[in-house]
Amino acid sequence: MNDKKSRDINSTTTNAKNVIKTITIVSISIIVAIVSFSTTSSSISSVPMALAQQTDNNTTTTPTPTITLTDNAVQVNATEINGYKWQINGQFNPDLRMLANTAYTFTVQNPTDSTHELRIADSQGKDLATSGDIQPGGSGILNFKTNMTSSGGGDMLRYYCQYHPDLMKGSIQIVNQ
Ligand SMILES: [Cu+2]
Repeated sequence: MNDKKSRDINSTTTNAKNVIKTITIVSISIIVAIVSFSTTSSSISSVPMALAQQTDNNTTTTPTPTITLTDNAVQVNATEINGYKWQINGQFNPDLRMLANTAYTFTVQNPTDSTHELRIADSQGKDLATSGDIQPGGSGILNFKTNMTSSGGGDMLRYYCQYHPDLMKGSIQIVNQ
């Protein structure tokens, strides 16, 4: 009788030990699961960031060129390479810096099969100068004299094509000599 009771106590103790052991193992498993999940989710969230950075890099590899027109004579071509673009002194749709108080002559060649017209407008959209229609295979002249003062950063002029204003265009900043 005593022997059985003692065995019962022993077996109860063993059962209790097993329960504690099981709880410990389950707890450790949960902790391991949480840690590995958070590690996985942080490495997942870093993937889109890397992709976004790469996309940024891709867009910044083809920035709009900026050229300063130091010569009064400017050579302009209408081009058709993946859509119509102005080519000015060798650059496609460049942003221009023009010297204040300077008279420029833009000579425009049109080797494409469409009519183009080079225009310069102020920041309110008011046209300041135009080449007139330039037929396929033809050429034209746009004369434009800049103001005395620089336009600074905010008040930009722009150039564009009357027929393709969304494709053939760029900004113009007037700078002091
Ligand atoms: Cu055009």
